[in-house]
Amino acid sequence: MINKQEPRSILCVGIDRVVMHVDLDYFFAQCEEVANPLLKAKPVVVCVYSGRSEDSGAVSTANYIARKYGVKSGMPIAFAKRILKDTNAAFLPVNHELYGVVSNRVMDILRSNADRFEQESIDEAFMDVSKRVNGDFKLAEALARSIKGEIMDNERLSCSIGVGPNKVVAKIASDFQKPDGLTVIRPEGVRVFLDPLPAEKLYGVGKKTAKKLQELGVFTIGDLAAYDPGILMQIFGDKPGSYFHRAAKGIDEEPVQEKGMAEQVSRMITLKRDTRDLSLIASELDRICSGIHARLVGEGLLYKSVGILAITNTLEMRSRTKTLENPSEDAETIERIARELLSKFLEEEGAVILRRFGVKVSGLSKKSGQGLTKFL
Ligand code: TTP
Ligand code: MG
Ligand code: MG
Repeated sequence: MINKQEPRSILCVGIDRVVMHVDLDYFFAQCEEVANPLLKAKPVVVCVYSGRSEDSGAVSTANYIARKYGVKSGMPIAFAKRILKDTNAAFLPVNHELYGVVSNRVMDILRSNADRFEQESIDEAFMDVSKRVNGDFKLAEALARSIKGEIMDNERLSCSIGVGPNKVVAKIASDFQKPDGLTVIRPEGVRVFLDPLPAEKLYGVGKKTAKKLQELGVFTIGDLAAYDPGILMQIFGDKPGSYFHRAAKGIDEEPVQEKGMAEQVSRMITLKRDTRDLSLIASELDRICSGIHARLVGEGLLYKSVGILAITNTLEMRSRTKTLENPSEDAETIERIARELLSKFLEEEGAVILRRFGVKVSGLSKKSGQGLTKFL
């Protein structure tokens, strides 16, 4: 009789489960280097400018040359400029359209090399490759090298891959030797690999949890694995407590599975100044709409509704939506309806002043006959 508690992997395939986690290196900055190879020799910092003053905003990411100077994601741009002031560093604004299109092409390569595929974010994905490598970690290592080669040949991008018996281990392994890394952890090597690592390396252990764990004397994943699971459950709740305990021991049965389609795609920006001037807001609208459209094209999606989102100077959220008769795919319709909704909204709400403005499309469906092919 089948024991319901048995791990899913054993039930499904009867061979060792082999999971990969792929994460592109310094992704946004690397896309910029590919687009302009002269950047490769310099520190490159990709910035989210808020537009409020010349250097206000935060660093999105930086190449590894800039990181050597201490530049990090989330750092104020002005701070990064100070650190790099004696260098020939390039500071570039984020170009989401470019990254979205490149990401889609890389994800297609990964999907085509996996039995099961799950995109985690714009630059990372899990792949279950158990069947195609027949549970063999040596074959999985060869497959990982070939995937790295395919991404390099097609896109000129480097990535880091972790291979392990499950998602928790694969994810930590991909981060272990960055950039251009490949770390393979066989089932029998999991504990030796995990035990000495800081507890924060475990997926789901954020700064707050790590601090609480330190108060309990838990610093490494090994400390966590040895800790009384009953107490972990009392402190963090049943589900997180038991997850921490099991994950720290390298046990994880979460399947790799494609996430459901996004329910909506939206983009929002902070206006250069608080305003209710239609022409000022509308001048940002085209850029927002083309960003949304690029994402729809990339994913082969149609939309049925278009809406606007507004955050007022008193931080209230407002929205307006219009639903079309038939699903549409073109950029002009998004722009036209968003413009109409905005102008009507400003007319109706005579006193409203906007601080942030955005556009969303919803009622998404896959274009018929559109497989998981390359789009651009
Ligand atoms: P990451 O994979 O976390 O970082 P990375 O690819 O830049 O660098 P690496 O993987 O080599 O360590 O994030 C992917 C992209 O997401 C990143 O290129 C830019 C964006 N991002 C932000 O905009 N803000 C952030 O705080 C982080 C962490 C990422
Ligand atoms: Mg990355
Ligand atoms: Mg990532």
